[in-house]
Amino acid sequence: MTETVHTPRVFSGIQPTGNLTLGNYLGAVKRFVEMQDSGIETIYCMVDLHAITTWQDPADLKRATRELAAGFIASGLDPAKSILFNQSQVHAHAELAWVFNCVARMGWLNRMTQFKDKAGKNREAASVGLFAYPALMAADILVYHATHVPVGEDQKQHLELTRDIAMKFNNDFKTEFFPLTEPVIEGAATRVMSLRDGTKKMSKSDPSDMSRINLTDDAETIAKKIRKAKTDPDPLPDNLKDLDARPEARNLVNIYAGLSGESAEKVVADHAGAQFGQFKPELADLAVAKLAPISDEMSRLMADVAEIDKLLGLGADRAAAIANPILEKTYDVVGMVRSRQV
Ligand code: AQP
Repeated sequence: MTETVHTPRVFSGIQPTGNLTLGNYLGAVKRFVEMQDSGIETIYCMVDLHAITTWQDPADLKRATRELAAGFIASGLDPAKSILFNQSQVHAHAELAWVFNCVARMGWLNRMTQFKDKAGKNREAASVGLFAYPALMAADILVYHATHVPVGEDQKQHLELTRDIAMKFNNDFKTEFFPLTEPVIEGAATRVMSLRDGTKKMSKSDPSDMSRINLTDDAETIAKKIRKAKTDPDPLPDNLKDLDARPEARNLVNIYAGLSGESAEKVVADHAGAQFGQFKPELADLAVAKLAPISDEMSRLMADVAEIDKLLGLGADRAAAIANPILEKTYDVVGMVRSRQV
């Protein structure tokens, strides 16, 4: 049998659960823009259905969704080139997720480290949605037959599960309908760590605002957070290997590399022997130079919420035009009677 070839198509999403962080920007959004500009078909989503797997205040969720859309556009995503929309406006995501809930096995989901991290000690109190999160993520991707997904390192396990679900569906129904999607985890900063603890990832839901840089932070706040970032008393070495046991120092080097577009090797070579008293102000200047224009553009866009909502609606129509026929075909493969004209 000849293997089905799926046309290259990129999908990725971010949860509207708070301010975009430097981690989201370097690990995901910056890559989204590069892929868009390389000319591949790109679809990017504000995954509001994922957001409610943990409690979200309704007014905050609406604000965060629009702010994320503004952050995408301010970072260089162009609604004329990429399809930009919020997940709940395209019902095929939730419907395919149900089918995938019936394909995925409890044992597979039980192994997901993100669920263990987010549910914490009290797993009984976590929502069923938080447990089933990776099946919805697989639906987000596969409802577009996406072949490539740019993500940070932390999402690798979920991408493997997406492949497992596609493979089991294809095997169960003797088809090659769903592609085996490839994760795209690239760049110097695929895992940006907390500024307060170099062993924890920078996260928008970390209770400490000092642990992260938000895309909406002003220049003074960015400089203060970098100045106060945890480090050690030693100067920077001349090679990366010597940073293996110094997670906070390594993190600042990675951030510098991610922002400047240089390799982490070059950053340490250029700053060999520098004390953090010297390196941190340079990093702060670089961060402000890269992030201030994004933050200014976000504020400008947020002044016209109606325009953002209009763009999301148009994006959702374009997304649905791709997703609905794939969902219909899935239902047909599974054995659902489809007798309405769609
Ligand atoms: N620290 C990070 N370094 C590199 N990439 C990161 N990403 C997140 N944090 C880092 C990438 O950003 C994308 C969107 O993630 P998400 O919002 O859908 O969920 P998340 O991974 O759970 O991100 P957060 O910031 O930690 O959100 P909360 O606090 O709400 O859970 C993904 O591609 C992710 O890899």
